[in-house]
Amino acid sequence: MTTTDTTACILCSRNCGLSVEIDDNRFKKIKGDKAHPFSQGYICQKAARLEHYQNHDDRLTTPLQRQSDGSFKPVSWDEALDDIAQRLVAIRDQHGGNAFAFLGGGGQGNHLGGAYSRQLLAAMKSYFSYNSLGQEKTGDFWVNGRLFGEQTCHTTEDVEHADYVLFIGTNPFQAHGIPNARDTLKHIKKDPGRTMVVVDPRRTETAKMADIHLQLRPGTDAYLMSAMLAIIVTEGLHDRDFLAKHCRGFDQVEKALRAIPIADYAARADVPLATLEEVARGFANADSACVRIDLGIQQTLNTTLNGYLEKLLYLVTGNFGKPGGNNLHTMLLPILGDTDERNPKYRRTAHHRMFPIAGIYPPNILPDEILHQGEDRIRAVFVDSANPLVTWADTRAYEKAFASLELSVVIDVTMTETARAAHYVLPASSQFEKWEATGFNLEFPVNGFHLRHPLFLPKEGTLPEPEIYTRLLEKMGVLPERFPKLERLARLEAKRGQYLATLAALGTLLARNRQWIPHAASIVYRTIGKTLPDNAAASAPLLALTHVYAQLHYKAVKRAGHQGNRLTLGSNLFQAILKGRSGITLSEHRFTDIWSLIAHNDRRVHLAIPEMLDELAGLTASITDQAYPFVLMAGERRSYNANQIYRDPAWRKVDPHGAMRMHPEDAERLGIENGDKALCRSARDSIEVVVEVDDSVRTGMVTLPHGFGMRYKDSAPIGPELNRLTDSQHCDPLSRTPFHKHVPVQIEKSSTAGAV
Ligand SMILES: Nc1nc2c(c(=O)[nH]1)N[C@H]1C(S)=C(S)[C@@H](COP(=O)(O)OP(=O)(O)OC[C@H]3O[C@@H](n4cnc5c(=O)[nH]c(N)nc54)[C@H](O)[C@@H]3O)O[C@H]1N2
Ligand SMILES: Nc1nc2c(c(=O)[nH]1)N[C@H]1C(S)=C(S)[C@@H](COP(=O)(O)OP(=O)(O)OC[C@H]3O[C@@H](n4cnc5c(=O)[nH]c(N)nc54)[C@H](O)[C@@H]3O)O[C@H]1N2
Ligand code: SF4
Ligand SMILES: [Mo]
Repeated sequence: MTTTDTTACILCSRNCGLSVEIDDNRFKKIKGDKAHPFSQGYICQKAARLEHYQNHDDRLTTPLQRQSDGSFKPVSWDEALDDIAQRLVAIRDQHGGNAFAFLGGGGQGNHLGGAYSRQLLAAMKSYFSYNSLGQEKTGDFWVNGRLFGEQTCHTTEDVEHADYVLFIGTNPFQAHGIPNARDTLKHIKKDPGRTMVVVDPRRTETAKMADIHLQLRPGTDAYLMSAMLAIIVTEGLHDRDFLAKHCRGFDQVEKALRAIPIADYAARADVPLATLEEVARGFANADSACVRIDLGIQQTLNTTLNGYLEKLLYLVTGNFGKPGGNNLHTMLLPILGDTDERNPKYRRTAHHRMFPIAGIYPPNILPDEILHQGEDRIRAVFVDSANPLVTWADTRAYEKAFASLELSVVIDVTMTETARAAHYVLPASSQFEKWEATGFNLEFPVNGFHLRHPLFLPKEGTLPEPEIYTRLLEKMGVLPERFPKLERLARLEAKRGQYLATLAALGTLLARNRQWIPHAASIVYRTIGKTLPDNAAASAPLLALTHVYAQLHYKAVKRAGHQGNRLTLGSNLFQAILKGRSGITLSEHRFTDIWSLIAHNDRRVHLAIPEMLDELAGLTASITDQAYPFVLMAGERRSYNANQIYRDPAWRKVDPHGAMRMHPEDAERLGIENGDKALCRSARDSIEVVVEVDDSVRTGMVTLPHGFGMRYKDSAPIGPELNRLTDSQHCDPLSRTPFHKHVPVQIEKSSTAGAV
């Protein structure tokens, strides 16, 4: 019998609402959900294939334990968790908190488990949380910390309402990242009153829709953006009123910008000066303008500086805190922390002495932190919702590091490359078999939240993460299994849907037992959780978060239509989330609220960041190495890649090999024809690729797609294993995020040639 239901897509940070038909415990049809408050029915081609995530031959269905001969033996959950708990406790007690690291913690759609996994770090007395955000966005978060006062002050862009949109290093037509990307792009293109500018070395699908495409030389964004800013200030196009009223430190910034040799920098970026001037003037003079950026500037040279310059573009022109500009926003799930490195309480790593940014340590340093010979090296890791042996820089370094660990545990739905290298593999229920949610609710002024309910019965043998971590903590002796008083209170209060007495009792319990404070998630899961309808126990921690959110944003939550007083609004918001199967609106802010979201005491933006102004003053020409004449953009978003979430290659309709795009002139010079195999060699390693001759790239640059290199049913790796080419050291000196868009390589026609 076919039934219909709602959920959300788990393939990118937009998490579009889905309306699905289900038959025989399988997806039969997948469409956009018109009732979703944000996506309103929009989806892209990737979502329709989600059955390839839910059911395939590599789904895990039992815990696996590595044997001395390297094979895996199926074991029971108790057997696995008893042994893991005992070994974790032994490592902690013998070597202390530096010996453990947590890797991952949520992909593109599964962040509810993060509330539970975080507890394991606390139980291990460790701070070392490594996450994929630490190889893309931490430079940006660091700049936010300085500008706005806390690294949790994250910005968004109102592309839908801007008159002038600047896309720098992002291809929303394929990668999305903005609301209903393709529709939004079409609207801008059609409207003669609005302007779209794309800054990208490739003539991307988005660039083809733009009014102006600045096809800059790869890795020269810092030159291009600083020249643009210099044009703005020398021509007096900056917003003096805004700067006087809302900012500090503009004088220092202005001085630095006035020193920029504009024509020289335009030439370095290889863009026409007249076009750059036209864009600078157009952007500064528009009634509303915003900047949307992504990996094109975050994974290339001058990463952190790029983030600073990009933010200066909208700040200096006063396009902040208004419709069509860039804005701060609220978050319900605290996916980012604030860990200013000037505060010594945030622990540095043993080997690189690296600090966390927004609570996250950078994957580029982890192999060294495991492999160095110090007593304080990392000896045990937990990996959850990530596949670092494919996706983090320097695969060979990762393989070596994993082989030297005393204990490695992977929680995943499928047999990944990282799982193959682990001591224990624990099978999670899929994201459509459990309660889940995304923390990527980054909207302003109207923000929302979508708690997804299970669509399918969990595959036998699997468990959801909240249960896995809670059992593990219990077995480690960190938490008792029962909290009878809280349970009783929760049952009494469940009927009214308000848990005020239970939450108050929890507060008292935690005040008396401070060692349990980091484990509040599992405590509410085992108590309040048991009383929630439809086995929604996993969502219990949201109750505390909705209370905090409703306190902080009381008026905005009420404006979104939620009822209640200072005491009850949080619980009512929680109930609305539980019931809102297509997602709900959380809050409706006013643009004037932006100033209260700034964390600096003076509620102003502090524009002058000495480290960044120093880097700007010392900008030098980009790297050139005769031995590696091509710049490889290692990790392009295309129509049929989606991180590592789909593993069955049958999901792809095109691009089965993940081909390398190369300009016709380069191909001709190398004697390579469309479909030929070629060898792509970096200083680190080489891989064989299939070439697609394509004039959308500049000469001297080549691109390979992200989201390949995984095995399926014990096959060889399918498509390019990109991170065999990347090197841990090739990264931003401040944030340690990799230069994946700028990998120097040499290319030659493969001797095993022959068209594919
Ligand atoms: N289809 C698909 N969509 C995805 C994903 C996926 O795997 N597949 N992954 C999701 C994730 S995790 C992320 S982080 C986002 C990333 O989304 P994006 O960052 O938008 O995608 P990319 O294609 O990685 O890179 C963006 C652009 O940067 C350009 N670029 C390369 N070098 C430079 C440079 O030096 N300067 C400038 N200005 N541009 C440069 C590239 O040509 C490319 O068009 O996509 C998300 N969406
Ligand atoms: N060279 C190069 N490397 C890159 C990039 C690039 O452009 N170039 N892009 C980088 C970027 S921006 C990102 S974000 C990363 C992405 O790479 P990763 O962070 O490794 O994450 P995902 O590809 O999202 O894979 C997440 C894992 O979660 C698993 N999973 C799915 N559902 C569940 C669940 O419910 N529970 C659990 N426990 N696991 C689940 C999937 O099977 C998969 O193994 O890759 C990065 N690596
Ligand atoms: S835009 Fe992202 S979330 Fe929406 S359907 Fe496509 S992949 Fe899924
Ligand atoms: Mo990403």
